[in-house]
Amino acid sequence: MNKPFWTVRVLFLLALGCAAGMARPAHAQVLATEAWSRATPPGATTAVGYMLLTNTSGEERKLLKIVSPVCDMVSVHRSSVDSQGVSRMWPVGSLKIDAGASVRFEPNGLHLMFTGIKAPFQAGTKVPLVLRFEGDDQDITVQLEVRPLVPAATDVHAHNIQ
Ligand SMILES: [Cu+2]
Repeated sequence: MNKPFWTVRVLFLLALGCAAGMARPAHAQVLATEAWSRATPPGATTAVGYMLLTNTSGEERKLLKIVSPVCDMVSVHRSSVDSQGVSRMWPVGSLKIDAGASVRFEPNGLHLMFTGIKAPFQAGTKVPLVLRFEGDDQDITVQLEVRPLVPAATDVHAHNIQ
């Protein structure tokens, strides 16, 4: 006799559960792909990283957290080469990606700066990077593929300044 009542109640709770589940994205909506780094010379304490970030959501997303277990700190830097050929870089205060847009990190542009690396980055290995964007309900972990160190003067010099 009580059965219909309980059935309705259970269905109602199930419906609530589904609605709550749908309100949250099942996956992070910012994707990190094409992630790579460069091997570091002996004794180096910093390293660089590059990747492509794509915001698949319908709203602007701001980077809240960026860390890696392989170093003390990861920052977002921008560098550029002036008319004299001198490379400079500076920290990017807040990284925002427009809805549906992509941001590419690449040599002589936006890059990741790993400070206080605990061991040299070795070609052929992978370096984990953890990111969190505002509005996403989970961290994103990316594996940066470490490429061989090539004597690209501008790139190496840029990170030995300071
Ligand atoms: Cu830098």
